[in-house]
Amino acid sequence: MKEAIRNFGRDNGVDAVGFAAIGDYHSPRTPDPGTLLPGVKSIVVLGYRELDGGLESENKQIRMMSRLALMSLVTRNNYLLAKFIEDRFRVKAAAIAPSYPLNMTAPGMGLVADLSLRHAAVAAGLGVFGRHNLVIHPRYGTRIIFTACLTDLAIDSDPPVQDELCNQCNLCVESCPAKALDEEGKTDPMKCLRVSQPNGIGGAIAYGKKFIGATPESMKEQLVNPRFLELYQASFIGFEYHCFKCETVCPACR
Ligand code: B12
Repeated sequence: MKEAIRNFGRDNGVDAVGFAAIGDYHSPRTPDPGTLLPGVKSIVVLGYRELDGGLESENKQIRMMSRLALMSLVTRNNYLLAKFIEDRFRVKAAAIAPSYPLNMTAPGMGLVADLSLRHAAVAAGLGVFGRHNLVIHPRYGTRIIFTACLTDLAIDSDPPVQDELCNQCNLCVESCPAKALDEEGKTDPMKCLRVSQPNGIGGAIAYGKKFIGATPESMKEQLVNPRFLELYQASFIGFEYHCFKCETVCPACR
């Protein structure tokens, strides 16, 4: 069964596949997975390495494009994997988003996912947490993105990674342009968001506020301002990440 799913991954551009029995998934801040798929027994976690050329480019469009392309691949694959599991094993399967859609209601307000893919990846033997609060894979290091499928098919967990892959070099902390990693074991989401997603919701709200009480001339000016054009573009291209510093500086497993 694991072999069939691993082969599916290999044929579809997946770089790493891991399995976690639901009892081994421990993520205190995210909901009970049983509320996502009643009777869920396991999580299949897929890992995709990110392109070095994309991550390291000085050109922001190139960095974004690599992630955008990867996100469309992982989204498609996730649906196909869930369908493959349902058709092949006559069980239920549900695809988990790589990032969006997120629950935007309080208290999480888009900062807590339905399933924590980092905790799922650790439970599925795909890596360990590093000082940057990201999961380090033994082969691909930090340059890896995850998705997952939930299923009511019973599968044993893969063995956990035992090695301490983070050498506490602190490069991620020192290089973070947002200073979002200063407190150990916690990423400051607001600090990170301002730099990693400047055209996200926070940016759109701040820009929208400029229209309150503005004169018609000023409104016209705001609508042709490059800042508005950036926000407009971001609203339909999605997954618009500007910063990848904590991923690129990490020397683990490279
Ligand atoms: C919301 C979100 C964010 C928020 C963070 C909110 C938060 N506190 O987690 C913001 C916008 C800041 C963010 C930033 C980034 N993100 Co993000 N994000 C997510 C998302 C959608 C949900 C995460 C979530 O639910 N967190 C809430 C709960 C689960 O977190 P928590 O329990 O509080 O756990 C935190 C700490 O306790 C700590 N932690 C928990 N256990 C342990 C154990 C040890 C030993 C240590 C040291 C730490 C630790 O880690 C967590 C980080 O704060 C996930 C996708 C997903 N579905 O999981 C991607 C995800 C986590 N992001 C990812 C990435 C790559 C990024 C960025 C690099 C941006 C980018 N360019 O892509 C930065 C990295 C910032 C960083 N170094 O932490 C990847 C991580 C891949 C990996 N290799 O680990 C994910 C898994 C997306 C994916 N599909 O792969 N993200």
